[in-house]
Amino acid sequence: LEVAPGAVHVPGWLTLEQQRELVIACRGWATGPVPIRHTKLPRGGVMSVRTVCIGWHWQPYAYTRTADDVNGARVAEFPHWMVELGRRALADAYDDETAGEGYAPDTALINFYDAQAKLGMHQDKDERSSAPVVSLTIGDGCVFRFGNTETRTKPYTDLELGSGDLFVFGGPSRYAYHAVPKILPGTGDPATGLKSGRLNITMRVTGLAD
Ligand code: MD5
Ligand code: FE
Repeated sequence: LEVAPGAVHVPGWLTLEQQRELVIACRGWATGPVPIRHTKLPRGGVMSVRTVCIGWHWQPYAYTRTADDVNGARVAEFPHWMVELGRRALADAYDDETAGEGYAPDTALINFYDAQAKLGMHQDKDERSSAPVVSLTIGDGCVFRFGNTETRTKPYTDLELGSGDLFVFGGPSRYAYHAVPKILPGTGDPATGLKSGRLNITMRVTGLAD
Protein backbone atom coordinates (compact mmCIF):
# COMPACT_ATOMS: atom_id res chain seq x y z
CA LEU A 1 0.00 0.00 0.00
CA GLU A 2 2.71 2.56 0.92
CA VAL A 3 4.81 2.79 -2.26
CA ALA A 4 7.17 5.45 -0.87
CA PRO A 5 6.98 7.82 2.09
CA GLY A 6 3.68 9.71 1.71
CA ALA A 7 2.69 7.82 -1.48
CA VAL A 8 -0.14 5.41 -0.73
CA HIS A 9 -2.04 3.17 -3.16
CA VAL A 10 -5.47 1.91 -2.05
CA PRO A 11 -6.80 -0.52 -4.68
CA GLY A 12 -10.58 -0.65 -5.12
CA TRP A 13 -11.28 2.30 -2.82
CA LEU A 14 -14.31 3.58 -4.73
CA THR A 15 -17.46 1.48 -4.84
CA LEU A 16 -19.00 0.77 -8.24
CA GLU A 17 -21.84 3.14 -7.33
CA GLN A 18 -19.39 5.95 -6.48
CA GLN A 19 -17.59 5.33 -9.77
CA ARG A 20 -20.86 5.56 -11.66
CA GLU A 21 -21.71 8.85 -9.95
CA LEU A 22 -18.26 10.26 -10.66
CA VAL A 23 -18.53 9.29 -14.34
CA ILE A 24 -21.86 11.16 -14.54
CA ALA A 25 -20.41 14.23 -12.79
CA CYS A 26 -17.35 14.23 -15.05
CA ARG A 27 -19.51 13.93 -18.18
CA GLY A 28 -21.35 17.04 -17.01
CA TRP A 29 -18.08 18.96 -16.55
CA ALA A 30 -16.71 17.70 -19.88
CA THR A 31 -19.69 19.29 -21.62
CA GLY A 32 -19.89 22.24 -19.20
CA PRO A 33 -18.80 25.86 -19.51
CA VAL A 34 -15.29 24.81 -20.55
CA PRO A 35 -15.45 21.72 -22.78
CA ILE A 36 -12.91 18.94 -22.37
CA ARG A 37 -10.01 19.37 -24.80
CA HIS A 38 -6.42 18.43 -25.52
CA THR A 39 -4.27 20.94 -23.60
CA LYS A 40 -1.85 22.90 -25.77
CA LEU A 41 1.69 23.01 -24.53
CA PRO A 42 3.74 26.22 -24.52
CA ARG A 43 6.30 24.82 -27.02
CA GLY A 44 3.61 24.04 -29.60
CA GLY A 45 2.76 20.45 -28.73
CA VAL A 46 -0.58 19.10 -27.69
CA MET A 47 -1.24 16.56 -24.93
CA SER A 48 -2.70 13.20 -25.97
CA VAL A 49 -4.79 13.20 -22.79
CA ARG A 50 -8.00 15.29 -22.76
CA THR A 51 -8.56 17.47 -19.69
CA VAL A 52 -11.32 19.49 -18.10
CA CYS A 53 -10.74 21.36 -14.85
CA ILE A 54 -13.04 22.45 -12.06
CA GLY A 55 -12.42 25.15 -9.44
CA TRP A 56 -9.39 26.52 -11.24
CA HIS A 57 -8.36 26.05 -14.87
CA TRP A 58 -4.93 24.54 -15.34
CA GLN A 59 -2.76 25.65 -18.20
CA PRO A 60 0.78 24.40 -18.24
CA TYR A 61 2.51 26.57 -15.63
CA ALA A 62 -0.53 28.51 -14.35
CA TYR A 63 -3.98 28.26 -12.76
CA THR A 64 -6.64 30.80 -13.73
CA ARG A 65 -10.37 31.10 -13.08
CA THR A 66 -11.23 31.49 -16.74
CA ALA A 67 -10.15 29.22 -19.59
CA ASP A 68 -8.52 31.87 -21.74
CA ASP A 69 -6.85 29.24 -23.95
CA VAL A 70 -10.21 27.53 -24.64
CA ASN A 71 -13.28 29.78 -24.72
CA GLY A 72 -12.72 32.36 -21.98
CA ALA A 73 -15.46 30.89 -19.79
CA ARG A 74 -15.18 30.58 -16.04
CA VAL A 75 -14.66 26.99 -14.92
CA ALA A 76 -17.34 25.13 -12.95
CA GLU A 77 -17.30 25.40 -9.16
CA PHE A 78 -15.43 22.81 -7.12
CA PRO A 79 -18.24 21.03 -5.26
CA HIS A 80 -18.15 20.58 -1.50
CA TRP A 81 -18.92 16.86 -1.84
CA MET A 82 -15.58 16.48 -3.60
CA VAL A 83 -13.79 18.26 -0.72
CA GLU A 84 -15.33 15.66 1.58
CA LEU A 85 -14.32 12.82 -0.72
CA GLY A 86 -10.75 14.17 -0.64
CA ARG A 87 -10.76 14.29 3.18
CA ARG A 88 -11.97 10.67 3.39
CA ALA A 89 -9.29 9.70 0.88
CA LEU A 90 -6.54 11.08 3.14
CA ALA A 91 -8.02 9.51 6.29
CA ASP A 92 -8.22 6.10 4.60
CA ALA A 93 -4.87 6.24 2.79
CA TYR A 94 -2.98 7.31 5.90
CA ASP A 95 -5.18 5.16 8.20
CA ASP A 96 -5.64 8.19 10.42
CA GLU A 97 -9.07 9.70 11.01
CA THR A 98 -7.52 13.15 11.47
CA ALA A 99 -5.34 13.11 8.33
CA GLY A 100 -8.01 14.78 6.19
CA GLU A 101 -8.93 17.53 8.65
CA GLY A 102 -8.37 20.91 7.12
CA TYR A 103 -7.68 19.46 3.66
CA ALA A 104 -9.27 21.92 1.25
CA PRO A 105 -8.72 20.93 -2.37
CA ASP A 106 -9.90 23.77 -4.62
CA THR A 107 -9.20 22.32 -8.05
CA ALA A 108 -9.41 19.00 -9.84
CA LEU A 109 -7.93 18.01 -13.17
CA ILE A 110 -10.17 15.49 -14.87
CA ASN A 111 -8.09 13.60 -17.40
CA PHE A 112 -9.52 11.24 -19.99
CA TYR A 113 -7.11 8.77 -21.61
CA ASP A 114 -8.10 6.83 -24.72
CA ALA A 115 -6.23 3.60 -25.49
CA GLN A 116 -3.33 5.50 -27.10
CA ALA A 117 -2.99 8.38 -24.65
CA LYS A 118 0.10 8.72 -22.46
CA LEU A 119 1.52 11.19 -20.00
CA GLY A 120 5.28 11.72 -19.99
CA MET A 121 7.50 11.96 -16.91
CA HIS A 122 6.82 15.22 -15.05
CA GLN A 123 6.45 16.81 -11.64
CA ASP A 124 3.33 18.69 -10.53
CA LYS A 125 4.76 22.02 -9.44
CA ASP A 126 2.19 24.54 -10.62
CA GLU A 127 0.45 24.55 -7.24
CA ARG A 128 1.69 26.94 -4.56
CA SER A 129 0.83 24.47 -1.85
CA SER A 130 2.55 21.24 -0.91
CA ALA A 131 -0.73 19.69 0.29
CA PRO A 132 -1.29 16.13 -0.94
CA VAL A 133 -2.69 15.28 -4.38
CA VAL A 134 -5.58 12.76 -4.36
CA SER A 135 -5.84 10.64 -7.53
CA LEU A 136 -8.82 8.45 -8.50
CA THR A 137 -8.93 6.04 -11.46
CA ILE A 138 -12.14 4.88 -13.17
CA GLY A 139 -12.45 2.65 -16.23
CA ASP A 140 -9.48 1.07 -17.96
CA GLY A 141 -6.38 0.51 -15.89
CA CYS A 142 -2.95 1.87 -16.67
CA VAL A 143 0.71 1.44 -15.95
CA PHE A 144 1.65 4.22 -13.55
CA ARG A 145 5.34 5.09 -13.27
CA PHE A 146 6.31 6.45 -9.88
CA GLY A 147 9.77 7.98 -9.93
CA ASN A 148 12.01 10.00 -7.66
CA THR A 149 12.21 13.68 -6.82
CA GLU A 150 15.66 14.25 -8.35
CA THR A 151 15.52 13.07 -11.97
CA ARG A 152 12.99 12.13 -14.63
CA THR A 153 14.88 8.85 -15.11
CA LYS A 154 15.55 5.75 -13.01
CA PRO A 155 15.04 4.70 -10.29
CA TYR A 156 11.30 4.36 -10.80
CA THR A 157 8.64 1.77 -9.99
CA ASP A 158 5.92 0.69 -12.43
CA LEU A 159 2.57 -0.17 -10.86
CA GLU A 160 -0.84 -0.93 -12.29
CA LEU A 161 -3.78 1.28 -11.32
CA GLY A 162 -7.27 -0.10 -11.86
CA SER A 163 -10.82 1.13 -11.69
CA GLY A 164 -11.74 2.43 -8.26
CA ASP A 165 -8.15 2.80 -7.10
CA LEU A 166 -7.09 5.69 -4.90
CA PHE A 167 -3.55 7.05 -4.88
CA VAL A 168 -2.46 9.78 -2.50
CA PHE A 169 0.77 11.68 -3.08
CA GLY A 170 1.78 13.59 0.00
CA GLY A 171 4.82 14.44 2.06
CA PRO A 172 8.11 13.74 0.29
CA SER A 173 6.25 12.11 -2.63
CA ARG A 174 4.30 15.23 -3.52
CA TYR A 175 7.02 16.36 -5.91
CA ALA A 176 8.15 13.00 -7.29
CA TYR A 177 8.39 12.57 -11.05
CA HIS A 178 5.63 10.37 -12.46
CA ALA A 179 4.10 9.25 -15.77
CA VAL A 180 1.37 7.17 -17.36
CA PRO A 181 3.27 5.22 -20.04
CA LYS A 182 0.47 2.86 -21.02
CA ILE A 183 -3.29 2.39 -20.82
CA LEU A 184 -4.54 -1.21 -20.46
CA PRO A 185 -7.50 -1.29 -22.88
CA GLY A 186 -10.42 -3.53 -22.07
CA THR A 187 -9.63 -3.78 -18.36
CA GLY A 188 -12.45 -1.49 -17.18
CA ASP A 189 -15.94 -2.58 -16.14
CA PRO A 190 -18.57 -1.04 -18.46
CA ALA A 191 -20.89 -0.95 -15.43
CA THR A 192 -19.04 2.22 -14.34
CA GLY A 193 -20.64 3.92 -17.34
CA LEU A 194 -17.32 4.21 -19.19
CA LYS A 195 -17.23 1.87 -22.17
CA SER A 196 -13.54 2.40 -22.85
CA GLY A 197 -10.68 4.60 -21.78
CA ARG A 198 -9.41 5.74 -18.41
CA LEU A 199 -10.79 8.58 -16.34
CA ASN A 200 -8.46 10.07 -13.75
CA ILE A 201 -9.49 12.73 -11.26
CA THR A 202 -6.77 14.53 -9.31
CA MET A 203 -7.73 16.88 -6.51
CA ARG A 204 -5.22 19.54 -5.58
CA VAL A 205 -4.78 22.63 -3.44
CA THR A 206 -3.68 25.51 -5.66
CA GLY A 207 -2.62 27.76 -2.78
CA LEU A 208 -4.26 30.64 -4.65
CA ALA A 209 -6.87 32.99 -3.17
CA ASP A 210 -9.59 33.94 -5.64
C1 MD5 B 1 -2.79 10.13 -13.67
N1 MD5 B 1 -2.19 12.47 -13.49
O1 MD5 B 1 -2.77 9.00 -13.23
C2 MD5 B 1 -2.00 11.17 -12.92
C3 MD5 B 1 -2.45 11.14 -11.51
C4 MD5 B 1 -1.48 14.75 -13.91
C5 MD5 B 1 -1.18 13.35 -13.56
O2 MD5 B 1 -0.05 13.05 -13.30
O3 MD5 B 1 -0.61 15.59 -13.66
O4 MD5 B 1 -2.60 15.02 -14.37
S1 MD5 B 1 -1.76 12.45 -10.46
C6 MD5 B 1 -0.24 11.80 -10.08
C7 MD5 B 1 0.66 12.56 -9.14
C8 MD5 B 1 0.42 13.81 -8.65
C9 MD5 B 1 1.35 14.42 -7.78
C10 MD5 B 1 2.51 13.75 -7.41
C11 MD5 B 1 2.69 12.49 -7.93
C12 MD5 B 1 1.80 11.90 -8.79
N2 MD5 B 1 3.82 11.77 -7.60
O5 MD5 B 1 4.60 12.22 -6.76
O6 MD5 B 1 4.04 10.70 -8.18
O7 MD5 B 1 -3.43 10.44 -14.68
FE1 FE C 1 1.04 14.79 -12.65
